[in-house]
Amino acid sequence: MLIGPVGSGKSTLTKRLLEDPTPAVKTQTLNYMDWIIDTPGEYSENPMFYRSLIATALEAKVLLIIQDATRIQSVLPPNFSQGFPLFAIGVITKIDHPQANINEAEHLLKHVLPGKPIYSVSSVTNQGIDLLREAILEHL
Ligand SMILES: Nc1nc2c(ncn2[C@@H]2O[C@H](COP(=O)(O)OP(=O)(O)OP(=O)(O)O)[C@@H](O)[C@H]2O)c(=O)[nH]1
Ligand SMILES: [Mg+2]
Repeated sequence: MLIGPVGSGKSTLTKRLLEDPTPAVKTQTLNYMDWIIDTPGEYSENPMFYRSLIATALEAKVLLIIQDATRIQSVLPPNFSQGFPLFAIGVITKIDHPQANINEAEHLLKHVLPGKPIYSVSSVTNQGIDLLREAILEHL
């Protein structure tokens, strides 16, 4: 299950992980695709939806928390991953972007999921996608 803010690249990453070449569209609702649950960014941005995310997480085995490398803030509170009874993995997206700041993104993510693995990916160049897929499948 992927969570993270609006526009952070969750749906595009979902397509890459599933090797689906079609373009991602704006996510309006919980989206079950093969072995992935994609969520609308609004669910991560508004604490009103946290209970819904946690309930949906019971259907999943791995939680991917997405941080856009071009954003200098995290929308999720510190230790957010601890509220989920799942194996958590941090994912930094858009590392191909000229404005990407991977170190800052990693710093932000470490507060959200302390002590958990962090992967860096680009859905444009596919850098890091295979490694991330392997890490997820290990826990399914
Ligand atoms: N440069 C670059 N752009 C990306 C990458 N991944 C996604 N994008 C762009 O970021 C924008 C948002 O991507 P989405 O995958 O729709 O984001 P999302 O997290 O699913 O957004 P919501 O559905 O609104 O929550 C799109 O314009 C994508 O083309 C990436 O790896 N690199
Ligand atoms: Mg989406």
